[in-house]
This record gives sequence, C-alpha cells and structure tokens, in this order.
Amino acid sequence: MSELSTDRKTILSGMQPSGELGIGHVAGALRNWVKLQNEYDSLFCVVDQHAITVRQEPAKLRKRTLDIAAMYIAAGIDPEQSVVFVQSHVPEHVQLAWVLTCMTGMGECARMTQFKDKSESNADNINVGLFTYPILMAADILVYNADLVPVGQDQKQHLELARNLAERFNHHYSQTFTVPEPYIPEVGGKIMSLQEPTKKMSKSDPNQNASIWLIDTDDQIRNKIKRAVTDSGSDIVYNEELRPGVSNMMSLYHIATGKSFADIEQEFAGTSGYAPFKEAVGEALVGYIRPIRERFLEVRADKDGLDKILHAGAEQARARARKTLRKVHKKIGFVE
Ligand code: AQP
Repeated sequence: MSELSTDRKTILSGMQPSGELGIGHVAGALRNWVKLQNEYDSLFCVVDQHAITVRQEPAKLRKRTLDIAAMYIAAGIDPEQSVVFVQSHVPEHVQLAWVLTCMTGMGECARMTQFKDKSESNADNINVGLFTYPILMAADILVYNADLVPVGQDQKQHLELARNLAERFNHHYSQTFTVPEPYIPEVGGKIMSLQEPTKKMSKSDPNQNASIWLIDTDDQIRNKIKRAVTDSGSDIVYNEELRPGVSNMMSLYHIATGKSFADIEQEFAGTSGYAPFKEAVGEALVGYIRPIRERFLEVRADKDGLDKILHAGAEQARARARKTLRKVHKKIGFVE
C-alpha cells in the first residue's frame, strides 16, 4: 500500500456512484488521474454522499460504489501508489463540511449552474443537500490540503468555491488550508452527448444511446457511434460552435488515438460523408475501452481484494483527514 507523505504535492478527486462511468469521465478526469498519480500524493474517492443528493436505490448505490472503485483500478489507478477509498468511510469530510457550511453565503450556492440544472431535472426532490453539495466537495478537497484537483469543466465553478472557502478560512483564522488549483484538460474536458451534442455526456442521462459506457461491448460502442448525431455538412473540421457533433467525435478520436485535431482533419480530408470517420472513431474507441472493460471484470470479480483496497484506503485517508480536522476545530474554538 502507498504511504501518504507530506513532501509531495497532493491531488484529490472523486466520482459519484450515480450511474455507469463513461468515456466522458475518462476524458475529463480519470486519464489525468492516472498520469498524475506518479508525481503526486494521490487520493481518489467514490463520492457516495454526493450521489444521495439525487434519489438512489440502495442496492444499486452499493453495487455502483464498488463498480466505480473497480473502474478506477481498471483505468490504471494503482492502489499500491494511490489511496482509493469511499467518501462515507471517512466521516471527517462531513465534519469539515459543517464548518465550511457556516462560512458560506446562500447566494454562493444558489448561483451554481449544476444546482440549477439538477433542480430542474429533479423537480420533485430539490433537497438541501443538492444546494450545499459544493460545500461538501470543498471539504473533500480541503480536508487533505489538496494542491491540485483533476476534474472536467463542469466542476470548475465548484472548485472556485473550494478556493474561496480556503482563502476565507485562512484569512479569518490563520493559514490552514492549501488553496487548490483545478486541472482541466484542454481536450476532453467536456465530452458531449452523442444524441444532443450541445449537452454534456452524463451518467444520469436516461438515453442509453447518448453515452459510451466503459462496460459497453465492442458492438454497442460501434453502434452508438454509428447512430451518433452529426451536423449538416460532411467535412471533418473542428468547430465546437458550428459543428458540435463532429467536434465531439474528433475529441473522442483524439482521446482514443492521441492524434491532434490537425492530423485528424488531414486524415479525413476529401472523404465523402461521415461514414468512414464514424467507423474509424468506433474502432478506435473499441480498442481503447476493451482493455479497461476486461480489467474491470477481473477486479470486480475479486470482491475480497477490492474490499481490502477500500478498507486500507479509508484508514490512510482518515489518518490524514483527522489531522486537518483537529487543527480546524482548535482554530474555531471547539474544546478538545
Ligand atoms: N462529459 C464529460 N466530459 C468530461 N468530463 C466529465 N466528467 C463528467 N462528465 C464529463 C468529469 O468526471 C468527473 C465525475 O464527476 P461526478 O461523478 O462528481 O459527477 P458529474 O460531474 O455530475 O458527472 P455526471 O456524469 O454528469 O454525473 P451525474 O449524471 O450524476 O450528475 C468530474 O471530474 C467531471 O468533471
């Protein structure tokens, strides 16, 4: 198991077990976690407490929490090197969140676009947790004094709140928290729905053709790409505003092959229609996702092995979180 040290900088990130992980999660976050884990003290959690801001079926939540932890490992997170754990196993996150809640203005939460979007899509359950979610996310990050948070573009606004809260606490009491920086990839920071390319590809999208899941079979991947909505026109050029469908597919092709947009444009210059391009994107994704899916099935089948990783991860994370929380409680005047 890895040992968390204080000499190296720290990264922290997480994903909600609110559905299957898809290619967007790899593009926006996971592949950067894998890259960064060699240089940083790394903590990756499955944020089950965030997931319950939207109604979840208990059996599915339990299963998906383990699925997502296994998917981290399948995608290349090395539990010998990085700490992998479940958020609810480390109660210090919620304890710090309460302190931060008492330092956050109502307006700061009310302006979050994700709150507005999710309030619309869950109109029958606009709960206080949905509103204060970004404060818990700030606590997830600050409790480890993370320097860097590798996330997709949709999390940028939440990260800004974490930065503001760290600065506010440091200013009001004394230097305590590291002010975290976001790490958002230039390409792949926001992969769009295959069916509505102006909307983010999302775990909770009920349209199964809108997302490529990491557990999709080769044929499912090929078919979804074949059916993906493209734009009017037929040339392969990158222009997010005018050609969102094709641009999204070019981002996917880049993720799977590493080819630049200029190279992709050149590769398909002069081909007629989208069919050859779509076929190439489908095949590239099949090749990219297959080893992740196969490794996932292996990791997930070893229930004891996964339990051990998560148990050890929680122990390590708690040791670190406890230190921060103790310091915070002391500074705000709680009796030890
Ligand atoms: N489409 C995407 N493109 C790039 N990055 C993405 N991420 C999510 N979707 C895309 C990034 O993956 C991480 C997952 O974060 P999360 O599980 O906390 O939830 P989220 O951002 O709200 O993702 P979803 O899939 O949209 O979940 P639901 O449907 O439950 O709300 C983050 O780093 C995110 O930026």
